Amino acid sequence: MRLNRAVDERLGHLYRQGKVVGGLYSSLGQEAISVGTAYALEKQDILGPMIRNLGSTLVRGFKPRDIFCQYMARAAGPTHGRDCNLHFGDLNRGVMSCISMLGALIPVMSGIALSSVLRKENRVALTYIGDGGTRVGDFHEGLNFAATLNLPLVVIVENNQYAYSTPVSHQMRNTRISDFAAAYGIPGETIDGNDVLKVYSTTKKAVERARKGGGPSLIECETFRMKGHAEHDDAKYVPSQLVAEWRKKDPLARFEKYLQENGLMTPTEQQTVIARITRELDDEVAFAEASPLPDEHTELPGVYAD
Ligand SMILES: Cc1ncc(C[n+]2csc(CCOP(=O)(O)OP(=O)(O)O)c2C)c(N)n1
Repeated sequence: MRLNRAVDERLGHLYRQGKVVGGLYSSLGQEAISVGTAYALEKQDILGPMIRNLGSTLVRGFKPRDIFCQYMARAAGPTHGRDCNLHFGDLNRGVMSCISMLGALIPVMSGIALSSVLRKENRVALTYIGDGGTRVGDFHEGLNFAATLNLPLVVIVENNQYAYSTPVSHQMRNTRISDFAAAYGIPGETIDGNDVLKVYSTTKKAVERARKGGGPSLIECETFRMKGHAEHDDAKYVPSQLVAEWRKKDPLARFEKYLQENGLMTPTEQQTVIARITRELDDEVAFAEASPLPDEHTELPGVYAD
């Protein structure tokens, strides 16, 4: 979670220096969801991150330099400069690429779950969607498909209270998103998405149920988008009192406090972790900045099938 936040902060600096090509979508305040859910998976499982799931990609083995190269459109990045934010994957690491069209990953991940059943691969598929994303047809079609075929799929709703400038109360009448699970006959639960241990244990249960043939689950994680929709958006439309309330529930500060109060991390150990991450990120940013942009003749390979 600390690494997730530190990479996010560095990206913010790079954006302000004009070095990030394209938009920058922060996961500030939502780190517990990405990290807690990704750790609940086994190696063979497939994860389908969305743009705020930087932490999940780090848990699955992507390096900070991959992220920096990607955002700065370097040839060494996962998409070799073809895309400039989190739209990348690597099936060797069990990561399906994020799809920009909201909701579209749900049927795709259902398809992955179906292929796992047909091939007896014992894989669970897990993906994410925002509160706004749950209002598109693909979310419902994908969930219905997975529920009807009893597929090993876990869908994590990151309810961060806003879809761009639209609060949840202006997106739906029943604002308890986990209730929609009942319509498809699958378990649904709403949990504190800023409590990493709760996120981990709830996801673990759903993953184990899916693996044993118990079918899909919907987990709604309540959280808050602590920045604008993207770096260009100052989120003037969000009441500052709401931001202040959620700042007190910061998932990283809460987990570090928990570790310290339970004798699992001393203040010195905490500082050691922070110093190690700072050093590591200095090197990773330097690597990305020194990396070349893609050669102009390499733009087509890998875009279309041969
Ligand atoms: C089908 C579709 N409609 C609209 C968009 C444009 N769009 C991108 S992100 C976004 C808001 C998403 O809100 P939410 O799902 O709540 O996720 P959050 O950004 O809050 O994490 C919109 C409208 C899109 N990518 N896909």
